[in-house]
Amino acid sequence: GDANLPRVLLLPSSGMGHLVPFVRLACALSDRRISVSLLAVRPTISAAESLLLSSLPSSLLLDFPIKPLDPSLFPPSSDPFFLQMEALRRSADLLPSFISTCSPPVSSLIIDISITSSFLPVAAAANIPCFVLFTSSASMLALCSVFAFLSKPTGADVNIAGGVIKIPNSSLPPPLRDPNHLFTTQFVENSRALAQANGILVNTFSALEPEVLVALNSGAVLPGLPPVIAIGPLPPVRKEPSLPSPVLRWLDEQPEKSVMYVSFGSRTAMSKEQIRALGAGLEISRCRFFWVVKSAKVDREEVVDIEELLGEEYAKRVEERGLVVKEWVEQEVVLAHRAVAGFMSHCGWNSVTEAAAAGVRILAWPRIGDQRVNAALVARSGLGIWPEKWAWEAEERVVAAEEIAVKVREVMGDERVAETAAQVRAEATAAVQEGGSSDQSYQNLLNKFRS
Ligand code: BUP
Repeated sequence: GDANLPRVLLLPSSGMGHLVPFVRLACALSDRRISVSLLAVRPTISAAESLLLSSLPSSLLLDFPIKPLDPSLFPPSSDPFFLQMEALRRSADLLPSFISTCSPPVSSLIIDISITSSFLPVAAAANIPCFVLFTSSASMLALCSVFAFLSKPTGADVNIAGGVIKIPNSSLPPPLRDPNHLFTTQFVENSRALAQANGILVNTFSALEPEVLVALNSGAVLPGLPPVIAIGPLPPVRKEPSLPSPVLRWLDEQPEKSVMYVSFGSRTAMSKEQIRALGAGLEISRCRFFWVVKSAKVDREEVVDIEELLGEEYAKRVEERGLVVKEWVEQEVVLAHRAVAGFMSHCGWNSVTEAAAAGVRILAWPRIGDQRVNAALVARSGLGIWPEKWAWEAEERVVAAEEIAVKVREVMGDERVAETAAQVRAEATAAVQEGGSSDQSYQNLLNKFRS
């Protein structure tokens, strides 16, 4: 590379929800003449992460070594993505020697929010400017930035910036209700550490979360917060082949804007009972649908047999209007397909931004973590609807087929939501065009890298 270019290292945490925005950001910066390296922790937990890494030019990747974690310190049922993240957090002291071997020398770091409290102090001690990529919404960032300073962080509704954002207790990521949960401890530590960052990057855009972004940058959320830089929606990284051919063929045969795409992200496993009720709901809705079924958290462990689960006759009965698969599909290509109008989504933040960029309306069904906060924003922006009574993953209630069918029909028939979704798409496009709000944020960021 050109020795005069700023050299930026990017360090993501585990899981596709983290890796995807980092890969996109790495590509976006490299298009803007920044010399970037994406630090990879291998082996990855999921096959999807490993595939994504292997699709990238090897010149973009550097392997970051981590120290093995003593598994006996954690309950045997611990989420493997979480354990990998924890191992990375405990390896921050390897950073200075790693950086000292880099040539040309490193000018800035961009690190994942979930490893912030362990890596930021190390970067500061090494005198390297460090930015945080917040891998969820600006609304969630607002929660994260105030969380360590709340007088009553658990058990109460959270009101931020005098009511600009209101997060009911029932929408908080469930582990945060337990002050002793490891997730809560880390969330609080990351929250406290944020003030030391040189800037906080968020994959959002000003038209999607206008008041929240203003509140974050005016000090109304928390005085002294570093600049919050909205650079979204991050552009897709195109890969070949884009979709398995039977899927593409099926989508190509469907009428314009007629299909509901159904997927709950890479980390959510639905119970078999709920999968059956969802299958029945989609069937009786009589809407067209394309459904990616997932019953295991880690894709390498996916053993679901669709026929066994939904009955041998299911595929045949819905043949005219529904397609069910269990393999990974390039979601962005699905969302951009002319036949797709709706998205039943868990509201993982990447999924929401992809739907916004494609102008696809969302039927929100948050399952874990930050997803209710994101779903509330989807409803507020008009990009979709959120039936708030639908259950979290941890609740044992099964949402009935009839309830699901009613909402599917509602969102697919709603002209107003369709218009708003189209408008959100136009705003997303404008944000990243030359002179748009996110494009300006990039200029701002590039200047910081160069200074
Ligand atoms: Br599943 C699936 N194809 O089949 P989120 C996901 N994706 O391209 P998550 C596919 O993975 P967290 C599939 O487009 C998105 O970019 C999808 O990220 C892609 O949810 C990414 O939406 C998934 O943020 O992670 O994976 O549940 O909750 O940690 O954000």
